[in-house]
Amino acid sequence: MAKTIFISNRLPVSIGIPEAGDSFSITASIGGLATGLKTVHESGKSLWIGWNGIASESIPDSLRIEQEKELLSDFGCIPVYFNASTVETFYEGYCNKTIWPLFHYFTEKTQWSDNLWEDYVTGQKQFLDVLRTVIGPNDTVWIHDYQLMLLPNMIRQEFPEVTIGFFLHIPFPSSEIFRLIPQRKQLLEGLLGANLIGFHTYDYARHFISCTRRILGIESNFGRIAMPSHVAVVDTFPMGIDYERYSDASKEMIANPDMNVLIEKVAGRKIILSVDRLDYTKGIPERIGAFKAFLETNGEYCGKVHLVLIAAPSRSGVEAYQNLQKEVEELVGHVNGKHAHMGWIPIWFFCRPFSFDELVSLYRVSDVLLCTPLRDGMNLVVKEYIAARTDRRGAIVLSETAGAASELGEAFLVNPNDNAAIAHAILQALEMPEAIQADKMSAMQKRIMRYSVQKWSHDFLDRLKNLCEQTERFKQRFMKVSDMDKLVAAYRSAGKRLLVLDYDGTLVPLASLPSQAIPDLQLYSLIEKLSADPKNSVMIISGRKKQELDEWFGMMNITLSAEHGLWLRERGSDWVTSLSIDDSWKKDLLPVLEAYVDRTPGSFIEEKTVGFAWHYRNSEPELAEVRLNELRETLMGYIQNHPMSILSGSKVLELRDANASKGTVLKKLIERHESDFILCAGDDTTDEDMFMVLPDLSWSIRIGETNTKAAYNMASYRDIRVLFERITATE
Ligand code: GDG
Repeated sequence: MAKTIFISNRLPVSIGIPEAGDSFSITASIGGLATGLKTVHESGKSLWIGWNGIASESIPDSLRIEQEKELLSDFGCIPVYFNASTVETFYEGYCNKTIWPLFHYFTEKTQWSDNLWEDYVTGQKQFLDVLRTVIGPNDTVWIHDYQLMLLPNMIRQEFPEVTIGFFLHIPFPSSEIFRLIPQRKQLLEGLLGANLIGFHTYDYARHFISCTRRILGIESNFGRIAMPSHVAVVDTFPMGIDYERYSDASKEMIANPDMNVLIEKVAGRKIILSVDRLDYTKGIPERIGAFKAFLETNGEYCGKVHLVLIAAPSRSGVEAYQNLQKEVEELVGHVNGKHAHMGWIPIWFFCRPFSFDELVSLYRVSDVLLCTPLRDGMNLVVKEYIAARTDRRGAIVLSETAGAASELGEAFLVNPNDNAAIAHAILQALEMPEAIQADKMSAMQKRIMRYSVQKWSHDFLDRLKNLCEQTERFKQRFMKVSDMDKLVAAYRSAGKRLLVLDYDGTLVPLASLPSQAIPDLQLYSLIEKLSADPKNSVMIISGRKKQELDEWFGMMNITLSAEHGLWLRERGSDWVTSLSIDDSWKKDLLPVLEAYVDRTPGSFIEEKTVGFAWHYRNSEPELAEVRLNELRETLMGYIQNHPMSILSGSKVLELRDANASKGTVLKKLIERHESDFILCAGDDTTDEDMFMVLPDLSWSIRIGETNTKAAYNMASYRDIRVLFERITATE
């Protein structure tokens, strides 16, 4: 039976081994991801693969098997074993020394070396090794986060039929930052192995698409990226929280005694709360600086407000984190030393994790949440604060560089580097009237409640399922082996055959410059064999110029048509056209096009006898899109009064004779040939003109996963060649 397999760096459990090492305990984590996937994971049809959180040397062999059994039976988990050295080289290596800082725009903290990279690859292979032992062909795999960015493609290579989803929990940076990483291609290719790649925000998705386009030269169409073996879809899923858990706990107000002490001590003073893992991306030193600026510009608040600063230690093995703790301690000491007076200390600093109950109580009693990360994929703390405010009180100062900012327009959004702006926002937040607090809070609550972490995970998995169903439906349109058998049989029994073929994208791959897409030996040999059969008439109908077709195919026994049906050269004859040519418009349009070439680096004009092609495949894609729209608009005026038409091809805009069409020339040839077998293949919109004039019972094929009037689709020019191999082999 098909199952779902979740893979994350850490399993959603904590394992405790007492010092004696003769027993162990396993407890389920209640983190965001674990909760989000709980309803799916508990249905019993899923497995979860990940590191169990302790170095493998710490688990005595005698306990290992027992622990594995319990992990599987009680938690649906399968462990990946890392020894202490792998923890250091994998998790604390490329993951947290390269990807984490770079993806959060900390270029100065980013390290790279071949060794770090090799360990990153090796670490992921360990996940693959474990996966291999349990995976089935119809399974769905959902991989999480930056530690496992190569895994989607590793799985795709070995198990092509498996459905793969990937979600990135941290930001995906702009291409200007991402391109700095030496292994940028491998990382992108790794992710593109997935069927669905999810991000928290539209900006991250946009950055990813821009990187695939600029770095790999792969285009996307409305977030769909066509890979040779599958389509990878990029989409946005803003992760939520377990809303009820926070709102229910807040309603019950399970304030523990420590909290009561805290509340008493505050005694009427306002509380500004700050909660984070101790991480340099969270902007804790900068936040302390902004709070100091607030005190210095709003002296009346001295003695009347506390900043409760909670920084739960994390990644304490990495040097940057150790330095950060020292820096924060010094800054807190500095502000308190300078501003405290008898009976009042401005910053209460806690460098330890708080319990869930303590945290909810603090959320509940704080007047302002000060959440100013320098960069944050999403930030769940702010959503938890909103859920805990069942009294609809409180205000939020939120960094605009946290993913959550895109959903929480009601918060005071600030630039985390701008102390004056943060200080001002703190003041506004503290002084916001209760009625406005209630309005803003309930608007945010409605949104956060609706898109909970449970909804998030179901949404992702549903989308993954729908995509795969869609692909299955599309596959039905792809020519199957049985269809090809029928085609070959029809071909064999025919007495007179017409084979009509587009050139670029159909017989050869698209190249960045048209002059590079020259025919190769295999293609020559196939066309030679096809045209040698006296029953066959082979015809190439292209948008290319006569001269190019002559140069490449002039010596062969085939018919050629150039410039989208304008020119025809039948076997053994000269080029002719049946249209009365009026190219007077060309001289007017050339300067217009040249102006676009000048303003669109990388683009160029190809001149034809009657027309031009403006190629922009090598231009910066966003700029080219803007220019394309401008150019179209400019040309619209010309079309009204001149015998020309505009045609969109693959990264090319063509201006051609209004009456030229591949369909018109093909229609004439079909009438003349009276064939009992017609095969027509093409790859772009100009070829649809041909498909439309084909008589019933013709065989028509469009290259690419796209809607078409053709009867079948094929994935690439290679499949057409396979078909020709079969046809010629049967002769
Ligand atoms: C990554 C991305 C993205 C913190 N201190 C205590 C404590 N916490 C809990 C919070 C919250 C969680 O830790 C932190 O989540 P964040 O989202 O804020 O940040 P990261 O850990 O960096 O998570 C982030 C997230 O993945 C999800 O995709 O939002 O951008 O960096 O739940 O409550 N919990 C307790 N005591 C603490 O002292 N109990």
